[in-house]
Amino acid sequence: MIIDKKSIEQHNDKALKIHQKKYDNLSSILAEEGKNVSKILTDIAAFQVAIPSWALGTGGTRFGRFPGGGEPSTLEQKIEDVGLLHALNGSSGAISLHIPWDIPTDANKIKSLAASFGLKFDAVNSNTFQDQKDQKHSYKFGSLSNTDRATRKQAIDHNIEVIKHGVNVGSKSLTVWLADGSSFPGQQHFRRAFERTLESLQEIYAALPSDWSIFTEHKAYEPAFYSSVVSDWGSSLLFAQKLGTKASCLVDLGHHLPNANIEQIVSRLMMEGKLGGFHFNDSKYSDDDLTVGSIKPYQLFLIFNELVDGMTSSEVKNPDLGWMIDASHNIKDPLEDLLQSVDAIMLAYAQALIIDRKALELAQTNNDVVTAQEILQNAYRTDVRPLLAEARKIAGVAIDPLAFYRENKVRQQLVKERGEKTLATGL
Ligand SMILES: [Mn+2]
Repeated sequence: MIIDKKSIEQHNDKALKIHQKKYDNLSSILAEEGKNVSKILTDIAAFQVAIPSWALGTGGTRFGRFPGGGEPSTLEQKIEDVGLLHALNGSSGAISLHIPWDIPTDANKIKSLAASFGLKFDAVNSNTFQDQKDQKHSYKFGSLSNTDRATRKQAIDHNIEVIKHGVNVGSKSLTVWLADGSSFPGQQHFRRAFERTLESLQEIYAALPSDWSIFTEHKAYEPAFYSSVVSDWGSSLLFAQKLGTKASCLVDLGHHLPNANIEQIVSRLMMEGKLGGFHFNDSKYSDDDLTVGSIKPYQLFLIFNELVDGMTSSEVKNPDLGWMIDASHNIKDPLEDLLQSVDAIMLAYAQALIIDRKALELAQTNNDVVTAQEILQNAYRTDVRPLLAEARKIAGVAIDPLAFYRENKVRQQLVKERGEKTLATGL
């Protein structure tokens, strides 16, 4: 479905009076504090978060799946859904494809459909964590790390195939997440598994077009419950360093051991110019795929503090980052959840933008612990929602995207268009 401009204008007219009060109040305080409010608004407007093609339908757990109706059953409909999100929040201007779940068979058609919604194609994602129908060799005991050369070759060829699909739609990067590892001590030789994986990645790397990047994504455990081949940021960095300049690390918020200091990991990787991208989600226990910012919003803010520090410091030479959501929703309307997720990301980003960095550096130099903490927490406790709403107002999208979605009964319309029983491909 297409969101018509008129209904957005009507929504904004209604929301404008209260918004203006809040925005005038906040912007005058920020200006008084010496912040460049118009620069902050420009930065917010430019920030785009890619939506993964697998997050547009309700996901499942191994216990059950509860589809909500009106789900996109084709890639075209998935692109329409991302277009819908982007029309509402102005911050979801890219889609990240998963192969083979969403193969763009007619790439030109898919490309122009995406362009009609103002969408680009972000990283393409390969899948060697499950066996596909008619697949010759099984990944039960690993893909790129498998002891059997023919199985590794099959996984390498798949990744090269994914790159080709990406090239066809104008994508510029490949994300490789591996389920490879072992579930029992002794099952796998750590060093040899690493070396086989590196060799496989080198073959994939050699197939990358010159302007492409490859991201290695680490995960502490699951589905391998004893060891993962790319288990942590150290292993991921080793792969990226050994592969070369086109390789960098992707940090997925749900892929760490409990209480890991993810903001420090971000800082280290950026220091080495090796942070390539981000997968946002949130978790309470492990890789829970929950809505961004729903459990640990302060951690998200601290991560953005490091990201903004790294992106704005002349000392740090890190490539431009790919921002993606990686989540799968079992009980919420996926589109509502994605609106919430993007909003949480933008909030943390905006909060990080208003941090007084000079004062923070001075406090750090003087070992003034209390002031340093106050500076961060002042930014975190500032309600920056009016900044996001103002950026959306200027962009001509909805001041309150979620309220618009509900008021205009978007899901009900999608159910009417697509039916009650549609099922999206994905997890
Ligand atoms: Mn991920």
